[in-house]
Amino acid sequence: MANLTTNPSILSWIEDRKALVKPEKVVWIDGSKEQIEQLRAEACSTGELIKLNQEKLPDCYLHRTAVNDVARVENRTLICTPTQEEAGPTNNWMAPDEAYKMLDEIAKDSYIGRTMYVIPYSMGPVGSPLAKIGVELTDSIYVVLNMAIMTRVGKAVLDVLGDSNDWVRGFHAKCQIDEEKRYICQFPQDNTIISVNSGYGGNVLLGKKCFALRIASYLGKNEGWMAEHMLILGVEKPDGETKYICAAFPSACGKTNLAMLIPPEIYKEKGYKVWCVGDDISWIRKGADGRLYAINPENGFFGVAPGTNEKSNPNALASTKKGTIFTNVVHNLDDNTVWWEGLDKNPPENAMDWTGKPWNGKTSDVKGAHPNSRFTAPAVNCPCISPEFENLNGVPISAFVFGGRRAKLAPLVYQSRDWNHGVFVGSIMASETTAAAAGAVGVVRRDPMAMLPFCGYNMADYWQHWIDIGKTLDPDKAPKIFNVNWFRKDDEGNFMWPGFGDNLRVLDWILDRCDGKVDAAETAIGFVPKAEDINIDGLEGEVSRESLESILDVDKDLWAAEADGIAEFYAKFGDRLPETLKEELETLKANLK
Ligand code: GTP
Ligand code: SPV
Ligand code: MN
Repeated sequence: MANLTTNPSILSWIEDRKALVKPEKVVWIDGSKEQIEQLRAEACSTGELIKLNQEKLPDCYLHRTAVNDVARVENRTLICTPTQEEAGPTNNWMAPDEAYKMLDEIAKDSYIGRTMYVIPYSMGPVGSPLAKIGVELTDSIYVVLNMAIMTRVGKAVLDVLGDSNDWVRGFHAKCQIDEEKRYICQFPQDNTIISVNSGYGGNVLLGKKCFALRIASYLGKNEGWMAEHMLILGVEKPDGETKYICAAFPSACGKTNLAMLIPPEIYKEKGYKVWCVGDDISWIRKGADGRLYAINPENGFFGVAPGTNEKSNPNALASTKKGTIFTNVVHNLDDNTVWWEGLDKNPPENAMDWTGKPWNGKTSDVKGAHPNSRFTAPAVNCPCISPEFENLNGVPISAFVFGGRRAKLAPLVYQSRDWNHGVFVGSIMASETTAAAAGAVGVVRRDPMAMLPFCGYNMADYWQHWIDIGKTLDPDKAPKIFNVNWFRKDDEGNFMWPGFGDNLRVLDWILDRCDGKVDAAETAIGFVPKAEDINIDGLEGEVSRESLESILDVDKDLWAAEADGIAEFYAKFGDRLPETLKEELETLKANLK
């Protein structure tokens, strides 16, 4: 097949990789419908994909990963910088020379008898001043088809790049899907990513976490912008004005759900609408008017399937009805469709579980779908996709919201006193772990800005970068910074806040605070709503004024213990910890006395 570009840096890199892995042939992904269709057919012929019921789910397919390869592997994800100090205490590190040597040995000859697919892709709308270009080489059709949903792929991207060397190299090889030889390596100084021995989403769709967060966070630090694990949504008020919010929650903690929320009835009646710009990643830069603008660098949703249903997230469900790839869900053999826990109360009896074994949802006591099973759905399918989704300059941000899963401690919502205190609030985030990464689930760990597994350099320098960005902003134009917690539990272990669509009630307070329209109570940790200012009309029987007061409560003893935990975490960063954050921690301690 003819090359799709004459770009010398791309061609020489492909030659270099070919010499190492020795593919039988090279196929360039041009972005055409015909090529995608042909690759789908090929993947079906080998069993890599299963074609689903085309009447109920047009252009939808099912894929199963290896059973040992179902989530991101954080302990095998490496930041390869010349010194360990640059990667910092929260990243796994390996020296670049050593990593390249190790990876070359693993990948050597691994494409023999296989095809090398060359995927040129743009993160962000093609030609946007905020967009960046990558090329991923892979031996997996599944990766090609997912990248074609998640990013903008094809010749148009190469035309924008021309002969420039400003692009991110991504090399992926499935090898033997050997857990012991699985590595996801980022080389920030070289704009390079190498991923071996995996076929699972976040490990292999290199545009996503590897590029759009790990490499991009490093580029952002050097170039004066930010790459964040944040959704972007627009709240349209009854007067027709839309305000935008970026929110960072750790993996499987509610970004997709919040980004697509459907307003509660009383808000709908008033004329509120919510628009989704993105559900996972934001690239943020100061605009000519001095405000911060965000784009979603992705073009689709790689969403958590379990729990997605007509009530919790109808917009996400609607997004999966065409052109979607389902990974590790239940295969309903009666009508050749898919199912997962929490979709409805009617699990199929004649089905295959996520591993491909016969499964009866009525009698089985094991889950049919993997807890981290996912759908890859085109953004255009989403009924509430924002009219600004393709806006090359992004949308102006009014508020940043941090949040996580905390059964106790963090109140439903609070506002930081100012930008630097907001950076502190982000830096002290902690959340219970989920199935999105391999390892234990439900353990509280510190996850600053939801970036713990995604920051491509020393986290202390990343915090300093946040502080530095704040210094460039006029305080009137800087987004206000908040923290939320949808996951407070009572002593019986029940969630105390209904969540999902009702989270708009909290966003409404947040936007009113941004507009200076509502008062708040100042506490040791920041500004907390007065209970009467959170609208709970229509929640009778679910949330009482009393229970609302208890989820807004700031327990000084619990927070004092938390402050000790923060100090311990901060100590890992030694002298690199920004002075400002040390001072904020001292202020917190003093406020708690
Ligand atoms: P990644 O794609 O992994 O980055 O995750 P995400 O942050 O987009 O997570 P997602 O929205 O898919 O949420 C995953 C889980 O959180 C599901 O089990 C949801 O049911 C649950 N969840 C989301 N929002 C809420 C909420 O407001 N309240 C409660 N109790 N659960 C929620
Ligand atoms: C996450 O784990 O935060 C995800 C899914 O969004 S993955 O692409 O696997 O990282
Ligand atoms: Mn994510």
